[in-house]
Amino acid sequence: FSGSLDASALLERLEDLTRLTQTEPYKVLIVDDSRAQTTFTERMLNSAGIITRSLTDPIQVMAALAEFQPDLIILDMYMPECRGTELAKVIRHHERYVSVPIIYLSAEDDLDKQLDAMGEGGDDFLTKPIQARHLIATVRNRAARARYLKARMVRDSLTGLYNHTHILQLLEDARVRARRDQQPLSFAMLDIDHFKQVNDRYGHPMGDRVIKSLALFLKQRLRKSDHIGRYGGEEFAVVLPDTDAATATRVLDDIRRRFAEMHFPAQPQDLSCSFSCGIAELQGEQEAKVLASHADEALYRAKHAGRNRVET
Ligand code: GH3
Ligand code: MG
Ligand code: MG
Ligand code: MG
Repeated sequence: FSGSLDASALLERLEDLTRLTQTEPYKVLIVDDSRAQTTFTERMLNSAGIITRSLTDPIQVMAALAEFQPDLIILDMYMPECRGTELAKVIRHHERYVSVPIIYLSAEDDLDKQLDAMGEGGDDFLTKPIQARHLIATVRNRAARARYLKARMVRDSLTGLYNHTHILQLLEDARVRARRDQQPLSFAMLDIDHFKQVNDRYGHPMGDRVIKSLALFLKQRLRKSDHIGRYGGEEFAVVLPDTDAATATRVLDDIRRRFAEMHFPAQPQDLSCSFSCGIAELQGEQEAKVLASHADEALYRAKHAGRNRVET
């Protein structure tokens, strides 16, 4: 990425990146009061390359969901503390987990009871003993569709980046983690400069190409642990965990400089454009929306100081 380059080569790689994220192994959370059963289930799934985590104490389920982010949940029906159906209701109460598939795995063979359980937030009912290939096929199919739908739900369709709602959710998650681990957290907001002129002079499809190219450029330049979102039309937001404002500024300023050097082939002459950026670092017990508004104010200052710059 130096000197003059053709942005269309970058766009082709956007598809590759999207595909990569979809081939990560599935993650399954198992809740069963019997350790022997969880071990048995884990072994079956692990043999198929599925990553598992198990809980014998259902009380920990919400914490495990937040931390492990499973693609699917396997629940036992009868546990001393609570029933699987009660647990399913609790999980479904949280909007974030409404679409995570829940499969009951139980020795219960009464069809009426099984159907009741499925009416309480479960998607499927499998009876023990179960053959490994039956369990694996069920988990794979359910997890694949759930992952696809979730990806569609949290991502922006033009760029493949996280959408506005989800980037704010990720900011909140990162905020909680930063407080717990006593680590810095930065939030950056980017806005392409004079973008209306790009559309007016080169047409809307060219504007879209610029947006997609910046999205891909950010993906390539930032760390895997950073979260990148399309905040609005030509606005982007980046969550940078474990990063103070000075470091975030250095990183984003480097990206800014290189992006401004890019050339998009066009007539009568190649197009280049820039973005402005505002950065804020989490302070104390600050709420996520306050942090975001500070980044927005910094962006506003960057615009007023002449654009194509990063402000904190
Ligand atoms: P400034 O430097 O102050 O940010 O100037 P600007 O022209 O970028 O400011 P403004 O926010 O007023 O204009 C943004 C333009 O971005 C307006 C809108 O038509 C265009 N836009 C928003 N979303 C898209 C999109 O998805 N594709 C394209 N091509 N254009 C978009
Ligand atoms: Mg049990
Ligand atoms: Mg704007
Ligand atoms: Mg703009």
